[in-house]
Amino acid sequence: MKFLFSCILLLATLTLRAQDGHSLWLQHKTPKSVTIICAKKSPTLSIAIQELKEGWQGKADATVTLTIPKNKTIGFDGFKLTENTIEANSDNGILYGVYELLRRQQTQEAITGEVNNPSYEMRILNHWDNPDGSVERGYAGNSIFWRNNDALVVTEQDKKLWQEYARANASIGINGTVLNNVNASPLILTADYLNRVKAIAEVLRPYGIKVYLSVKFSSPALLAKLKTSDPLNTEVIEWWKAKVKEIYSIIPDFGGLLVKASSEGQPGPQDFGRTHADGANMLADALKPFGGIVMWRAFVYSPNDKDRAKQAYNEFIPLDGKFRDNVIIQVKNGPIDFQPREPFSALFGAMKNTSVMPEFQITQEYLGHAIHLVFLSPMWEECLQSDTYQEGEGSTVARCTDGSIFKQKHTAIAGVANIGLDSNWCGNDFAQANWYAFGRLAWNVNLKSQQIADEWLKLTFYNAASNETSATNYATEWANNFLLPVRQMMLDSREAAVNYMTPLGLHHIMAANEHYGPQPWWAPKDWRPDWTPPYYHQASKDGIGFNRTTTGSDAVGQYHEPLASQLNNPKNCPEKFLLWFHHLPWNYSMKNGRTLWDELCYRYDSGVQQVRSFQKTWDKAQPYVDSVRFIAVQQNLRMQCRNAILWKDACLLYFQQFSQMPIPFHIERPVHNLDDIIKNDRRNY
Ligand code: BDP
Repeated sequence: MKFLFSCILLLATLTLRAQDGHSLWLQHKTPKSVTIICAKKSPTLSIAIQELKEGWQGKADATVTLTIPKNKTIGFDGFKLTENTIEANSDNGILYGVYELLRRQQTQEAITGEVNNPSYEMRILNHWDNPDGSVERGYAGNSIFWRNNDALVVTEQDKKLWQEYARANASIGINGTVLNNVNASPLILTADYLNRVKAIAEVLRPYGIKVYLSVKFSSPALLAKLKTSDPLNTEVIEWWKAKVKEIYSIIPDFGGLLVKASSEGQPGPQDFGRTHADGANMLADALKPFGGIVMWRAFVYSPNDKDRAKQAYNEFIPLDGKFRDNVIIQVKNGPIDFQPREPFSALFGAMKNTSVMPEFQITQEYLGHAIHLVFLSPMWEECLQSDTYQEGEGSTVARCTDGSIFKQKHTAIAGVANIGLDSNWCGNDFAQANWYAFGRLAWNVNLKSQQIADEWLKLTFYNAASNETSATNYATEWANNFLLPVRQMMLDSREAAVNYMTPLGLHHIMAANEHYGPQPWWAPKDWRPDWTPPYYHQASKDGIGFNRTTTGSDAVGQYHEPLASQLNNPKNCPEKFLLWFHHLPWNYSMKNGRTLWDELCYRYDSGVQQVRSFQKTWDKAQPYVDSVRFIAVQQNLRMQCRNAILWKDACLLYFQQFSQMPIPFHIERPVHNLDDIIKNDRRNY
């Protein structure tokens, strides 16, 4: 038996396929024959039929019927599946049903007859892509939409790539994409760029994907040389109306606008003494006749505020109910900025008369870029399932935003994309899982990370070492030796990153600008304090952590009871958020009896140990993976391990200057000197 298995493995390794990761979770499998019956014709339905024919893994010679019966239980974009029928109320619904059917066939999940409706109406990627082709916080090469020269020329290669992109998105239910950076260039609204947007929209349209654009609030002044961009000025209002009309004349199904205003130096209504509502509503009025929406970001903070974590809430709560019904306030998952762990933003559930949408970050700005293996689904699940208590127990962030609790006109969710021109799209093969997970959670907010990881691994890696091995035992061996351990590694990876970067509620202690390595000491005198780590960790001889309790900044007061009181008391506050809300002495006693200092040391150390164990897991998985992806992931894990050690040494040696306590003796000793790390900082990771 063992011998037979070794032979299979050997054979498998000898027949390695060249794999550059470009096919994502859509690996080609030889299809069985199938007949499709579909009375209606459309470009979307043609894609649906083609996908079924090229991917059918069900019974050979089956017949599948696609119908659009106007079934009232099936919602917008939803569908109903049986082994041989797909019902939906729209062509897009059929397409989503096809992808679900094929996924279930490949992952061998039962095909049940219930209706499957998406949680959110709009499931949107945000690309932080600039017109020159660079990508802000992008770690997978340049933009797939823009490039420095010849912005106007749309090549066949461009279209092929956009089509592959559209297909990947449609396969996981994503139905919208913002094509440019929130730090928007006004150029995007000029005719040349809009023509390229039109070309992109044409490729994406049959896949059910709408395009949206980020706009700079001062565009009227910058592009048309108006004297002002004041949202209440008649000329400004007319300019935006005309611009929106122009956009719809070339892209009739254009989705709408995303705006970062009065934030991090971006212009906004506040420059003219107006509110966020004045600005958002002016754009909303221009878009309304065409059915477009405004996604207005709540990512705002000023250097003068005593606690950055409170500011978005303070600015937006007084405006609740003052926004048009085609405005959605886009709120980052946490109150600061996509840190490895944050509590949910207090705006969720608190804005009761305004549409609110969560914004997640798929690109790993603060989580090791495209180098560290960090599966983000558990982080998003943690946020979506957090209870806000706003309308009683069970008022989770998911239910406060998906229309279950508040009757918001539109529901939406956004993810900042991790996609670039790299052949594997995301820079790291495992980062593809985060794109996949975002789409799956946007479709079904109650999916569990374990299921998402399971699906993704099966779709992406099954039979990856040998072209479609059908050996009897392969499936079982693969599940035991690859799927289960690698899935566990993925599920543990986010907690590992939190441990070696920012355990126990620490946050924002990363290197300035790059946001990659540790730099808890960084605080130049001429820099905004709220951009420096000491503002957040507050380490001193008397302890560590940000006092956001009623005796401090009172950020806890923005949460609903009983949560506010729970967070306010260090004994009841979940330890994962302890130093987010509390400033505590180094010898503070943790629930397990250790001192806070010792616990901090153990957490950093366990992060390192976890990454070492990921390396072992992956090395053992080698027989099941093609060599290209195997080596790429192996090398990244080595780097991740070196980085984790550096994070641990840097943070512990730096904080030790304040705690003056020894690193517990059964923890591995630091291998770096603090001075050396500081000297080399930002360049030596
Ligand atoms: C921060 C990024 C910055 C973005 C900003 C935003 O560092 O590049 O422009 O968020 O979301 O995380 O607007």
